[in-house]
Amino acid sequence: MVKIYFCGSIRGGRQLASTYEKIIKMLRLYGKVLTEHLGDDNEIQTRDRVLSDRTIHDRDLQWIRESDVVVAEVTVASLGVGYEIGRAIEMDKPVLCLFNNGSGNRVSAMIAGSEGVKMHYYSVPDELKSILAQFISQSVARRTS
Ligand code: 6K6
Repeated sequence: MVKIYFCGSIRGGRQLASTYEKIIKMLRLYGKVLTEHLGDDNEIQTRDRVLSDRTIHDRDLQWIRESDVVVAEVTVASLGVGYEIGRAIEMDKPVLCLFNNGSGNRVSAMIAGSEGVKMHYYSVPDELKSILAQFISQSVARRTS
């Protein structure tokens, strides 16, 4: 089963939590999402609040190591998401970054300009199904070739 690490903002701001939830639901069609809790505010507030920052950092990095692909929603700027993307690139993981065009934000040049990242700009989450399917099947094919 393909292991998918999904990144989305937590302390950077939870404005797009419902979008993260939709993307996670779509990703579940293609594999196991290691970070399912990112779409669920209750779970973040209850379960994860009791963990130390070091525990969260080490656990999340281990999940990135174990993952086959990384998908990041980057519309809400987040230090943690940017850091995870950088670490995933260094580990040579396939990385897809999703940015919502209608947000009025601008994505960092350090993400959009990275050769290790595939950027995709979207208007509504429903558009993403085929993009996610294509990215995951291409990444898995690359891994097994
Ligand atoms: C709950 C409320 C505040 O902090 C928490 C628990 N923190 C985290 N739990 C799980 N993953 C985390 C946590 N903080 C950061 N991460 C990881 O970094 C996630 O995988 C996200 O992709 C990313 C979010 O980083 P920030 O900088 O927006 O928090």
